[in-house]
Amino acid sequence: MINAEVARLFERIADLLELSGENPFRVNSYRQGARAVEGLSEDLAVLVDENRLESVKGIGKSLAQHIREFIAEGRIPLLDQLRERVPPGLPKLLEIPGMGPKKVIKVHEELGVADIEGLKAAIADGRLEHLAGFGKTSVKKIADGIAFLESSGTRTPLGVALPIAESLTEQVGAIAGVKRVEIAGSLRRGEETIGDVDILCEAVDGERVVGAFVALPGVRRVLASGATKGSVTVALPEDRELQVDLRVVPRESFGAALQYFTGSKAHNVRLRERAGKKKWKLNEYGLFDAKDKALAGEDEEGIYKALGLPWVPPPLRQDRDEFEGKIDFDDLLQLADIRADLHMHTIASDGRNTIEEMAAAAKALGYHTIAICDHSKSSVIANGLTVERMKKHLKDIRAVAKRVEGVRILAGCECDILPDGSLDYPDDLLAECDWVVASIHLAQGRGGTGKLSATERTLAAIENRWVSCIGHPTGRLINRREAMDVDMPAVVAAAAKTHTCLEINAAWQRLDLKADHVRMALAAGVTLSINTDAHSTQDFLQMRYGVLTAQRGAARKRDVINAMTPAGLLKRVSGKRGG
Ligand code: DGT
Ligand code: CA
Ligand code: CA
Ligand code: ZN
Repeated sequence: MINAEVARLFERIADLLELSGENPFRVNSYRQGARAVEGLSEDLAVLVDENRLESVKGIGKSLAQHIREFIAEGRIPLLDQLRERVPPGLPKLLEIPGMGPKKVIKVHEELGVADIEGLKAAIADGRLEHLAGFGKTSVKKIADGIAFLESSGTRTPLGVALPIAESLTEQVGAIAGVKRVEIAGSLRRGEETIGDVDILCEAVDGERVVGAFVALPGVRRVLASGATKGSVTVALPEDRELQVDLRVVPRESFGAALQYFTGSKAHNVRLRERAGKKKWKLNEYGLFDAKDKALAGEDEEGIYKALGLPWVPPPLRQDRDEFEGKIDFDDLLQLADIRADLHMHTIASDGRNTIEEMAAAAKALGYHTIAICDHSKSSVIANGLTVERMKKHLKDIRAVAKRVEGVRILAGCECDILPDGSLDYPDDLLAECDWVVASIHLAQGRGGTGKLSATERTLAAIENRWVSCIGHPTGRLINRREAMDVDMPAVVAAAAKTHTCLEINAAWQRLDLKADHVRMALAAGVTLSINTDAHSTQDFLQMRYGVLTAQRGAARKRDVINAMTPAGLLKRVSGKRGG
């Protein structure tokens, strides 16, 4: 559906009109249009096809025209014109959390601020704080917002970088003379965002291998090309680039180099200290004793072993607690342990596949259980189901479950937690479900006066007997939207007490809970549920990002409901329901 995109563009037009001092009625018509489009359950493209666009309340002649333009050309000319008229740095100011159009106009007109740099200067020298309508608190919020904006977008999300890196490693592996290839760096550690991709290969003739690497199709720019190292960039969406470093090392150093270039820097510093205490030396060439005799280097295990340590799984190389001997690395959750996915959508709401198709794909992955969790009615933009439709959908799921063998299909829903803390479906409907994921989608920003905080809403949902799991508990979108202001210790404590699962949403845009929260949840005894929130069978493959996140949080197999036996899983679900 293009509806969400069109709604966003209408909002942007309204912003720009407002920034250029347009009359409020015209501005408002675009905002209303955005809401009308967001509230539609039908695809705009279908409405255009069937000539029914203007029958939608809130979409008048000119907005309808824009929608047709967008479908035909992928752009709205008015938006392009506005972008030319408004100083180019101003719209960016609107992206700062805490800056609305009125504030932007004000700093522009009264302080001459035209971009983020100008705004930072006005904060630094105190002019902003003294502007009427700002004050200390709001300036602090704006400063934080700028920091967030500037820190995001420069690093590449895990789920974008990993497939690119895998395709490149495959191509490097096919270069003549290359014996083995591994991904290193933050990507091997499963960090949620990646600065650059580090690839390591074993070969003798480095110059030739690097030469072939920098000439691979897909390379956009060559940054460096030498005898042991090549650096290139590949293209990303939105005109961005991702740097990829290839290092070529000889067999006897491969393990040492892999260890060194996997990092993290902090982990390596600690490891070198251990070597230093024995008067040994550890670097990317190997581990050497006081007489420079090589003790290890060909593989990573040998290095850790020589230093009296078990091999540390890369996601745990954080200089946190991996050297203390408290974590049993053999217990760490593995992707192969995952046998269930308990949050996914079908064509009944905003998914692209049927119940049968999702079940077949899950079976092919060797899963024993899935839960179909389509959206509830208030998620209008995601085609959420009314009570009646959900009742029928649950019946449909059960009918399919009867027919399909080899994988158990739970009939569930993803129920919205409303701004007042109530759930979008009545208890009797929730009780009919086998599994309920409760999530906040609406009003994620701080509620206005009288509205409950995100924490209060989440706690209210946790207290409901029929809520099995809280979906994407903080609502953050990596590089795009900050987490809600959730009191995580309180949520974790309540989840533990009520036997409510907390989700690690495995979609790479979310990874929510994040690794630090995973640790917090586990310390409190919470059971995690790692789910892809799949909107198509393809999305099942995102499970690995959730598992990497769980591993960085030191989650064990027994901490995760998706890794339990079929019986164990059902027992865990019915535990909370008191049945
Ligand atoms: P990134 O790329 O920012 O996401 O993070 P990393 O961890 O991939 O960092 P990167 O690409 O700069 O370097 C890869 C690894 O190489 C890093 O994790 C540890 C190692 N490394 C790089 N430079 C140094 C250094 O100056 N000292 C030490 N001990 N290790 C380094
Ligand atoms: Ca890197
Ligand atoms: Ca690097
Ligand atoms: Zn969902």
